[in-house]
Amino acid sequence: ALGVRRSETRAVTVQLDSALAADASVGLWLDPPVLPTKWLYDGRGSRLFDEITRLPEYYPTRRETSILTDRAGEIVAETESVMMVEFGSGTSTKTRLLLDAFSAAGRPFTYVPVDVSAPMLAESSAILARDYPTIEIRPVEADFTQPHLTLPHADGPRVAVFLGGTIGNFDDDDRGVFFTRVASALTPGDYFLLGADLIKDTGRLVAAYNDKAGVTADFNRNMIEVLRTGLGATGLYTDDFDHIARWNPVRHRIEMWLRARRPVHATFAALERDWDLAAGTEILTEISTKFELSALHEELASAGLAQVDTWTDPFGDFSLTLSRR
Ligand code: AVJ
Repeated sequence: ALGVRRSETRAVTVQLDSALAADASVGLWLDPPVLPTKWLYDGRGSRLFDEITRLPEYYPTRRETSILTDRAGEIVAETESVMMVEFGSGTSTKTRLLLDAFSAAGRPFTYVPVDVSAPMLAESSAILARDYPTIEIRPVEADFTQPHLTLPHADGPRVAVFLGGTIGNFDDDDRGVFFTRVASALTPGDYFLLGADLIKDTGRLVAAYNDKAGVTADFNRNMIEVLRTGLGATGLYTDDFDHIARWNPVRHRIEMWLRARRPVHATFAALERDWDLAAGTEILTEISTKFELSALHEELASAGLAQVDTWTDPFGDFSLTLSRR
């Protein structure tokens, strides 16, 4: 029995490391090299992103919060929802603005945070259960980008919410697939509330991802640290990479890259493989697509999500779109 238990433990450990190893062995040898954005958000990366949301240049969080402050009541009145499902759960100010408004409506209400991270779900659910005693908290541990997403049943309309402009991280194809999956997880009469950042002056866009304090640069370079520790790399140093944030006008998206300042000769123990980069080589680490509202509404509609209402902040920087299945 001991032997079995030991091998089970070992299998779990290997699985955790192997997810990064699998992504790295596919992506790092492409031209240009890429690594899935989720690897930016380890413990340190998540703390750095939190710091980003408070930077003077990073407007999206403040703008979305201001829309929700103004419009939460309208969203509640319009949807008359009895359940809110949030993709990428949070205890954030933004989640709370919606929960405050729904609980003020006086109807029985259930909040369903959906996240891949069980510890994160447990912690955020406990905090919200304490702060919202009248709301039922029903966490769902799931990767909402995977097919066959099943949501809890409700005796009334449900509203699924996806905030923060995280939809910008999806490329065009993945975004279409995601909208279709959201639509098929919902039933007619349910709603989808989407936060999306809008196309604007290039200077402001680039500054939001290239702040003066260098927090976004540290956030981006943390990917090197994740590779180094996760794959047992030698010869790999964060200081050997520059942070690049660039506007791609064709695909209307900010792209974050890491550019090798000098030739890199690294070895990944976990891959039993060397990684050689010429000076100047760039690795794509994150995209942040910005939207034109009419195009976004068309995409939603063709997935079966008809636009009901759209709000922007007073500066026209950020948007919230409510659509109906
Ligand atoms: C979390 C995806 C919404 O794209 O604005 C911010 C991530 N990266 N600064 C964004 C991010 C660098 C952020 N999202």
